[in-house]
Amino acid sequence: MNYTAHIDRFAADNLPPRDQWPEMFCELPELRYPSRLNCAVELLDKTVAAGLGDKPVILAPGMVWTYAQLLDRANRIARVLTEDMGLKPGNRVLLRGPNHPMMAACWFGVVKAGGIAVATMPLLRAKELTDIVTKAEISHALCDRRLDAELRLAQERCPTLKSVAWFNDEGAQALETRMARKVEGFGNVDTALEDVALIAFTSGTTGVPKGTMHFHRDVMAICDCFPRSTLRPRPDDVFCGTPPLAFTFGLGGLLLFPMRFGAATVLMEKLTPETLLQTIQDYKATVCFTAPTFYRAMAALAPKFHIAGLRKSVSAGEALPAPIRSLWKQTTGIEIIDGIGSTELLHIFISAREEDSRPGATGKPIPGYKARVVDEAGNPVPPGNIGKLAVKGPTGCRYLADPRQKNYVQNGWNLTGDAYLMDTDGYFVYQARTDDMIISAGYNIAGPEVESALLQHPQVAECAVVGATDEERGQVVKAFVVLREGAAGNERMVKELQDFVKSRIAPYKYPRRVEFIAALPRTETGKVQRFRLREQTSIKGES
Ligand code: 3UK
Repeated sequence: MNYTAHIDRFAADNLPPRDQWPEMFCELPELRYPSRLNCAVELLDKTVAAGLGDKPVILAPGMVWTYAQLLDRANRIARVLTEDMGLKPGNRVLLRGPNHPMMAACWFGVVKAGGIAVATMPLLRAKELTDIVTKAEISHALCDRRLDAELRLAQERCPTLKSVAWFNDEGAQALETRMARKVEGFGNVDTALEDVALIAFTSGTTGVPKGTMHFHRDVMAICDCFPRSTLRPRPDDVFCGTPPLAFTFGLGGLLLFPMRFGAATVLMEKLTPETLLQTIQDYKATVCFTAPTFYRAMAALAPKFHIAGLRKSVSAGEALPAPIRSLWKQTTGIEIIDGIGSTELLHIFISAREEDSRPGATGKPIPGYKARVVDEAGNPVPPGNIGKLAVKGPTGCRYLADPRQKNYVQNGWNLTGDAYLMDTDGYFVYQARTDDMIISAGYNIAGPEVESALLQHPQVAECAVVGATDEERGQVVKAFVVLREGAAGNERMVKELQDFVKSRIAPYKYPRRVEFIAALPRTETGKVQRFRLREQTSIKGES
């Protein structure tokens, strides 16, 4: 058996069988890591050892932590976990809290101690927390006191969860109080390259959540792929943005990437387009990570703020419509870096540098990854044809004990569930989630293309397009539209929007049905829940 630092073998024992793994390769020289690797030590201890101890790393309202201070806090948390709470290498530790410096310190404390970090979204309720704790046999939790209620409920139903400590708390039992009693320093656990460092649960829309397992090597690989080749941050950068640290988009973009480059990050608990702009202004942020709809909303408000220091904008989570890209560029002069990533692949795998970006396309596989578009049988389709996106690279999908492994990984390729086409120049163009392709009277229609057209209408704030069942055509294109304030959602507007779409894309794609709604249903990671809109459509029996 290979070397492992894990005494608790649960994670390794619950990896899928090797023949169901995607092919994983680290061909780039910067991805050749030593066989013993602790990603927390690489990102934190080594940065301090390299002389950056006094440099600020985490900024938050009323707080500035240097790298040395973050290291000290992480070490003390590691001591509380191992000396007081009985943590053994390989145990799973649930983390629950909003984006906050303590959430970051806890993540590093767990990983330094050889634990497996299972960060969870703040909005999860007892039922979802129970599912996660049960599935990952979680033994310990570090939780923000302000979010205690749902975890306490879950704990009653979770016999494996034996030890919980609360942070952002006071009193003898508070994590901060226990940390203060510890001596400095910590003997880091010497984990193996292929020991599991984190389990990220997918923001899946239905069914039992899937736990994706990632090794210490995978954490380093995402830091050395997208940021190094595409984002190209500098040590004087200040990162900011919206994704939760419990979402791997946020974990990478707002914590791991800045630290890999000796930069700083602003952690804010709750952001609106307005307060994100205020944050960029107040903290002189230079790099922003958020979702397309935030860029759209921020573009309208940006002239009221001083954000000239911003130099990079990353968009992921959902397709970036070309009109939003050009709006952001007109407003700020910044070309958005769009990137598709997934929880299964940990972070972004197709993207483009600013100067290589193409409106409407996501980009090309980033160095280290390969991608292609395949048919039902898994064979590549010629350029210009729509098929399923297949990806492989240094990271990949390994679900925790889940039969759905066989859906995501086939013939060594990760199938992300997205319909894509590759153009003749090798650019990958997003169409829709495979399940969201609309088939109307025999035509394939990608909802996002219709959305892009609608978004160009001055009165449209947001929209989502789904297939509605129709006796005659099988499905028809239906648009849910959120209008800008003051615009009237009446019959005239329906007709106007329909004509508007017909004048911009092939007329057969126009939305035969239009419904005005106050807001789009979204997940906590910012994705439109199209399945809810489809449900709504069928429940109402159609109008
Ligand atoms: C969709 C995109 C078009 C796509 C994520 C960056 O979103 C992330 O992870 P999830 O597991 O969802 C994955 C799915 O989301 N998607 C994401 N980005 C794009 N579609 N263009 C994009 N730029 O359907 C994908 O399969 O929640 C994103 C980094 C880490 C992540 N976990």
